[in-house]
Order: sequence, then structure tokens, then C-alpha cells
Amino acid sequence: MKKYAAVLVLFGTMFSCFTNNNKESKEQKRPNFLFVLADDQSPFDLQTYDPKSILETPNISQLAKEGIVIESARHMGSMNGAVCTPSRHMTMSGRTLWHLPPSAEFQKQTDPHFLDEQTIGAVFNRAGYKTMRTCKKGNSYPGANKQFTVVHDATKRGGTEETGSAWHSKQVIEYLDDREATKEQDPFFVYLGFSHPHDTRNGTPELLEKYGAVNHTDQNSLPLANPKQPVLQDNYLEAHPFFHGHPELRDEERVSGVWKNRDENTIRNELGREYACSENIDIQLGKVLKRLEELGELDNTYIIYTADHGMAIGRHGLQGKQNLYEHTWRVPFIIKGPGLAANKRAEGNIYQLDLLPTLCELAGIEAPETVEGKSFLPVLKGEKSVIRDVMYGVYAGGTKPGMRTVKKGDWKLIKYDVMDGAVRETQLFNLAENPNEYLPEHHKSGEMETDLAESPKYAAKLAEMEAVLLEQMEQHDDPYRLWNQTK
Ligand SMILES: [Ca+2]
Repeated sequence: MKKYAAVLVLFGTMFSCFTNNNKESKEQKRPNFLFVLADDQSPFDLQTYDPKSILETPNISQLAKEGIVIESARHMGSMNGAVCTPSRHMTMSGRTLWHLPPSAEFQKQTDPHFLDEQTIGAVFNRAGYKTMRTCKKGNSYPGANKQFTVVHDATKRGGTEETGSAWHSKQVIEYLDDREATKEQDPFFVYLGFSHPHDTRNGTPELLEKYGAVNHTDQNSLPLANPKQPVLQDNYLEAHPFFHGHPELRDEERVSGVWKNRDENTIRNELGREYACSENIDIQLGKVLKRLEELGELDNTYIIYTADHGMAIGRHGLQGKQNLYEHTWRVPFIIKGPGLAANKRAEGNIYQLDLLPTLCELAGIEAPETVEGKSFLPVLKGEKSVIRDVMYGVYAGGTKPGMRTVKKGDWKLIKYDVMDGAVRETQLFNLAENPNEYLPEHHKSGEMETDLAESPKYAAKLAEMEAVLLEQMEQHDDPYRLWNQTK
């Protein structure tokens, strides 16, 4: 009798082990990742960040409802005019701006570099993931791009299925189809980079029509006004009050359809083109999400939506990405996935370079030792509102040392030291009172709705922020110093 009972217990234990293992393997099914990157998109174009925007992106808005929106997500900046390039290096490697390989500077010296093997594709390959990438060619990190097992890169900025954003989503859908056909069981990491809304913003005819825009190509005339176009942004100016310091900068002077024009017709038409391209990205993203749902993978996939950097298009009288105002320094950042809260917003204070360690933590992978970014999982879990107190930003692609910014709490300092000392400007903003960074030229009535750097009342705050900036420059091995900083 005793023997019989013992056998029963043994069987029972074996059975329960078996069912537990089965349950565990289901619970432990590793998550997939879909990383979506827009090229040149201000967060404020999206209704997720500006409810007044007329840009319709239902799929991106739905991601925000089902996931977490980070308010203060930024890129650390650039040491050259092609801001895309260092931004993409930082995302891929988790390294800070001044610690990137030489290829971050206009893709200079693109020999293999030891960091290449410590980037997203390589890290996820080693962890047993299947990796796939589609994105624009150029202005990125070649050594990291080629680490993905499947790569379909091409620059697609046209207004048709084959020449526009649809091409990128098609590559991903075909990849997912292949996985289904071969019954692939390993989890995937898909990098879905779009080439839009980067200029030239040749939207599809239907979407251009929706936003009242035309693909304007005649430099000697202005595009016609159309009431369907987006209105000028609140912080639009006809001209920036002083020179930004990068002579003959392509993005400020030679973008087809805009050139040096900052009049209302040109800017509203260009915004319409930008929105047409951004809505198309949303439509294409929707197709990929639908395919994931059909495959039963949607709920087990972390979806991250962001852009390499923001964009001005008329705000502050600027057109390009070579400035450090919020519209350009900030990026959209939305994440949803298994175990994450829905419909939440968090401050974050994250950089793009925090992405790799965060994704590693979500996947249960150890991040490479070369990573300098921090995982923001504590923010995603709601344990912290921010992962750092101070944020630092650079534009050093024109005359040197260029522009620098720091943000601490509600306060933000921007400094310009360009044109061999001919332009030395300081701006101090309180972002709680002046989120649009209005300047005196915007003629706003609020006492704090302006640049406060010249106000004696905020002299102590200015001195504090100047000290914070120097500290950040030292901490990040910034090779330059500004005119009023000790060498
Ligand atoms: Ca870009």
C-alpha cells in the first residue's frame, strides 16, 4: 500500500513537473520586437503630442492608447550637418555622441570598428533572435546595419507604392510571410525604418490632396494657399532673429519646395507635404500590424515608434533639423508590448541611446559593456518618472563650437557660439510656462512666455544652468568650450 502511494506521489510529481514546464515554456515564449523609425519627424506633428494637429495617424494614436508615451525623449545631437547619422549611431550602439566611431561623422572612415559587433543587430543575433532590417540607405551606421541577418535597404521618398513608404512595409510583410512559410520559431527583431517624411516630401496624390498641398518645384513662384493645409505653428516666425551659424546649410537653403522661403504659403504647403508623408507612414505601419495580428504575434511583440530627430519647418523661422529647440531636439517615442501599461504618459528624460539597453532588459539579454545609455524600464514600469535629471544636446555641424543646450526640471538653456564669435547668444526658457519657447519676436503677453536670459530676475537661474551645461560638456567629453567657459 505504501509502495503504491509512493508511486502515485512520484507520478503526481512528474505530471505536475510536466505541466509546469509546459506552462513555463508558454509563459517564457520570448517576445518579438518591431522597431519603427521615421526620418525627420517632430513629435508635435502627431496628435499624440499636439491634439490640435490635423495630421491623422490612427495607428500611431492607437499604439499610444495601448502603450506608453514618453514626453521627454531626445537625441543627443550631432557633430555634423547630417543629424541623422550620429542619431542612428547612438540608437544602434547605445553610445554617447562624442564616443561614437568615426563613421558617425558624415560616414567617415567606414572600416570595420569594434563597436559594430556591439550594436542592435549583432546583440539580438547572438541572443538567438532572427533579425531583419529595412531602411533608407545612407546617413546611418553602415557597420551596424549589416549586422542584421536580412537587410533590404533603399531610399524611398516617392509618391507611389514602389517608390515610397509602402516599399519598406512590403519588405517587412514579405519577411513575416517567409517566417510563416518556413514555420520559424525563433523570435524576431524587425527594424522598420521609413525614408519619409524627410524631404523631398513627395506624398501620394490622394494624401497631398487631403492636406491641400502640391509637390512644388518652381523656385520662382509660391505654392497656392489652400484652406485644407495645416495652419502655421504657434511658434512660427518669418525669420530666426539671428544667424544659426551654419553657412549654406542644405536644410535651411536648398530643400526643394522651400529653399530660403519662410512665407506662409511655402510653409503651409510644406507642412501639408510633411503630413501627407507622415499619414502614409501610418497607413503602412497599419499593414504590418495587421499582418502581425493575423500571425498571432501582435500581443507578444514590443512595438516602438520613434524618429531619428525632430524638425522645424517654419517654427522659429527655421526649416531644418540643425537646431536645439524642442520641436527638433525632441522625438516622438511610443512603446507598447507584453506586460507594459496601456494609455500612460511618462516624462522619461530618455535619449535614443537608451534604447538598446532597454530592449535588452525587456528581452532578458545582457546589454554589451560598451553601452553608455541607461535602461528606462523603471519608467516603463511606473517606478520612476525620469531616469536622469539633466539632458544635454549638441549641434556642432556648422561653425564651431556651435550650439549647446541643457534641460533640468522645467528650465532649459540654449547657447550659440558661432561664426568666429560674431554670434554669441544665450536663451533661457521655462518650459512649464513657455513650452513653445516663444522669443520676444513672438510678442506674447505672459511674463515668462519669452527668452528670460536677459532678465535680471532670472540671473541666478541662468548662472545655475550655465554651470550645469559646463558640467555636462565635461562629463560627455565635449571637445569644445564656449566663449564664457574656462578652457
Ligand atoms: Ca533624419
